[in-house]
This record gives sequence, C-alpha cells and structure tokens, in this order.
Amino acid sequence: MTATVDHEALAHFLDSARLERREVAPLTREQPALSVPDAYAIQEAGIRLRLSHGERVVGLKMGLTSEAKRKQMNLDSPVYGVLTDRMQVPAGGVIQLSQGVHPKIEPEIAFRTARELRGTVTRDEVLDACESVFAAMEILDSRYRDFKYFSLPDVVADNASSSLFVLGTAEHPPRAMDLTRLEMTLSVNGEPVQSARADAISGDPVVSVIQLCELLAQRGQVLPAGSIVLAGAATAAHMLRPGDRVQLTVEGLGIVAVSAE
Ligand code: OOG
Repeated sequence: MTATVDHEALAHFLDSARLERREVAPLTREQPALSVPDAYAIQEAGIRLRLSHGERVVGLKMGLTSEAKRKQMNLDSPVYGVLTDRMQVPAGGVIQLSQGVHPKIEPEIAFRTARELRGTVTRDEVLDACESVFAAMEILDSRYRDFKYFSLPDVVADNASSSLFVLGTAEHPPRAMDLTRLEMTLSVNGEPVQSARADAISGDPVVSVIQLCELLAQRGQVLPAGSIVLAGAATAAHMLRPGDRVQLTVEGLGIVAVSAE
C-alpha cells in the first residue's frame, strides 16, 4: 500500500458524494499511483463509516464477472464490494431514483451461505456451504462522473458501485439444478432488454463465490456464515428511468420484480 494515501479521507470523500448525490472525479485522477490494496482499504474505511451510521453488513457482491460487463466498463478483472442491510429493497419494492446519482440495474444470481468459507475452496465446498440460491437484481450507482472513465482501483474504492439489491422470494437449494444453464431475462416495462445464460457469470455462478473467497483471503478475510453473495451480473447494466417496471425471470429460480420512480 502507498504510505501517502489517506484511506479514511478518500472514504469520506466518496461517502459524502454518495450521501449528497454528487458526481466526483475518479480518485486516480489526483492519485494515479493508487493501488488495488489501497482501494480495498478505502472501501473498508467507507464501510466502517456506514456501520457508524447504524448499517449492518449482510453480505458481499462480486462485480465484473461477465465478459459483457467487463466490455461495458472496459475493465478486466473481478472485484468485490460489501452489502449492508440498508441496500436491500424488498421484492416488488420501489427504488427512488432521486436518491441515487445515475442508477443502473443488472440481472444476477445470489446465494446465502449457511457455513463460513475460507481461502481456496472447491465447487463442492461452496455448494455444501450455501443453503439457498435466488434470482436477484443489483442496482449499481457509481459516484464517479458519467459512470465511466474509472480504473480498477477507482471502482474498488467506490465499493464496486454498490447501491441497492433485491432478492427473489423463492429459495432453492443450490444442488437442485444445473446453475450454469439457467436462462435469465431482464425485462423493462414488459420488453426484454437483456438476456443471457447463467454461465455468462464467471462460466458458472459458483465460480464467482470461489473467486470471492480467494479475493477475501488476499485481505486476510473469510466469507462468513449467513452471508448473501451476489455472484455478479450476467449481462451489461441497464440505465433506470422513472416509471420503469423491471422484472427478472430466471429459469428454475422464478421471477423478481422492482419498479423505479
Ligand atoms: C462495477 C460493478 C460491476 C457486476 O455485477 O459486474 C458489477 C460497475 O459496473 O460499476 O457489479
């Protein structure tokens, strides 16, 4: 890590942009040498700020796990972010777009762990540790101007663009189906806008959980029991507009809906 980087100050800078719904310049513009470890330290400081305001960590999200997303953002390796209870929108709920900067929505698959996962884990160990799999959507919202032109350390520091998420209400045991073959369709106002098979997520959404455990281990951390894990988007993200009714159908996992106003 770079000794001259003030992680707490940069976390404050991004957190106030989030709270005041203000776009800011990417951190690497002022700090071109910002490293990925520095960025995770900034992300952690930002989460500590949210915890000091009464939020609770409920899980983690993977990002940039699909080719479509990596192309959309012009970035090339997976990253993680932290989910808190205040980011969860109930299934069928309403997203207030005025509370964000420029929110986008993505189709995802989520897991809930029943046991801790640590370090290098196998596919079977992930399946054994996860009690449920869900259809899910993530609402991203970068604090950076125009939601673009950022590098990997920028997006990591900004908690991997996390904003909100919604989980389907139907829970399925992860071994009940072949998770790589599920067809996923995101529709807005009744029109399909994005579709993919679940293997667009890291080749297999379970691989996202394996990669998450590896990334956490690099920071001396584990994936705790009882975590929600968003495995990453299967497609590019869709910009939300007021009045949008968004629905994700995942074959075998059911439907999850949310609307924007
Ligand atoms: C980075 C986060 C991407 C995903 O699922 O790929 C992400 C971004 O696009 O701003 O969460």
